[in-house]
Amino acid sequence: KKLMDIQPSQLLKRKVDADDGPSTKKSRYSGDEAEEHALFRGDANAEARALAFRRGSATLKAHPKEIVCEEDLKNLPYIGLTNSAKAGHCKMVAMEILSEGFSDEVEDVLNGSFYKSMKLFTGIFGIGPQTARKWYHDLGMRTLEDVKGKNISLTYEQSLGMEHYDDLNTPIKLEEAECIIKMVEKACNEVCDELTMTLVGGFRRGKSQGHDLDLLISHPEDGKEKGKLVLIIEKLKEHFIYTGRKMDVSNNLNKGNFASSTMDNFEKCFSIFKFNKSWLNSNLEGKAEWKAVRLDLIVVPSHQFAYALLGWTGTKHFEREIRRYARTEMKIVLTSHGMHSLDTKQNFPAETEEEIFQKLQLEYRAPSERCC
Ligand code: DGT
Ligand code: MG
Repeated sequence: KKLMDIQPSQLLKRKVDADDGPSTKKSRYSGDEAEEHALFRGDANAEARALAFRRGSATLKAHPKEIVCEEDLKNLPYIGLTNSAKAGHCKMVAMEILSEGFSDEVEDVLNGSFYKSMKLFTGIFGIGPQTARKWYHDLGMRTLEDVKGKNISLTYEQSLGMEHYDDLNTPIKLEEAECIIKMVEKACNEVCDELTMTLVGGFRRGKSQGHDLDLLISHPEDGKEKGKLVLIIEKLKEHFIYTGRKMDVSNNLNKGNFASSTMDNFEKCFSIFKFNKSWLNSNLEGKAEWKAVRLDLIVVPSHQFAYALLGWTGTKHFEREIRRYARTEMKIVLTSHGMHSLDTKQNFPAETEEEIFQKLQLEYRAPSERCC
C-alpha cells in the first residue's frame, strides 16, 4: 500500500504541504518513489518515466478535493486528462490504490532488492545513481556493509558520506536550521555588516524539516559579495566537517538527470556542518553531542538576487515546470541568474520574484504554494 501509503478515502485531501509534513513514509506519495525508481534504473526512458510520475504525483498533491473514485481522476492533467501511455500508467496505479488500498506494482518496486540497495547507496553523500548502479549490477553489492567490506576506493566526500551516513540521512529539523541560520548570519555580519542572508529551499516553502539547509548570501551593492564566502567559512571553520566548493552536483540523485534545469554558476559551498546538539538541549545525558548536517551556502550578486531566490526556493519540479513554461509559452529563457528573450536575447532585470511572475504573465505563487 505504497502509492500514497494512505487509505483511498484520504487519497488526496492534503494540498500544498503534501511534499512536507513529517517525512515519515506515511505522508509520502508513491509517485515520488516511482519517480525515484525510474531515475535509479537510468535506462533510455528513465527521465521521461520519472517526469511522468512526478507530474502525476504533483497533480494529486495540488488537487484541492478528495479523490474517491475513477471519475475523480478523469479531468486530472497527467493522469486522466492527458492521453499518453505514461499518464495511463499513472491512472492505472491510482485506480489500483482506489480499489485495493495499495498497488502491487509499486509494492514490488519498493520491496525489491534493486530499489532498496539504490536507496541505501544514493543516501551516501557524493554517490549518485550511476555509481550506485555500478555497485549493484557490476559488483553485486547490496548493503552498506558490502560497501565497507569490498574495499572500494571512495573519494574523500564519499568516505565522509559513509562516516556520517546516519546523521546525513536524518532530516534537519526547523529548530536546528534556525540555530545554524543565526550562526551563519552572525558570521556574515562579522565579515561585512551589509551582507544579507536569505533562507531558501524547502524551509522557505514552510517545511518543518529537510535534507539540507540552503542559504543565499548577497550584498546590496553588486560585486561587493565577491570573496566573502571564504571569509564566512573561515569564521565558522571550527563548525565545518567539510566545505566542498566544487562538488559535482550532477552526481547527486536528487539533482540527477534534471540537473541541467536548475544548475547555475554561483560561487557556492556544499558543506557538512557540525551541529552541536547542546545548542538546543543542554541535557544530553551522555548521548552523542553533535551531528553532521548538510548546509549549502550560495553567493549571489544583487542584480540576480530575485532570480536566485526563485531558482533556489524549489521545488525542483516547480523550477523545471516554470522554466519549461517560460520557454515554450513565453519564448523566454529563465535561469537562477536572470531571464532573456529567446528571440531577441533582450534581458529582463527583476528586483522581486513578483516581477518575474508578472513578466511571465503568471499569477504570483508564494513559496508555500510551490510544493509540487
Ligand atoms: P530538501 O530535500 O528538504 O532539502 O528539499 P529542497 O527543496 O530544499 O531541495 P534542495 O535543497 O535539493 O534544493 C532546493 C532548490 O534549489 C531546488 O529547487 C533546486 C535548487 N537547487 C538545488 N541544487 C542546486 C544546484 O546545484 N544548482 C542550482 N542552481 N539550484 C539548485
Ligand atoms: Mg534543501
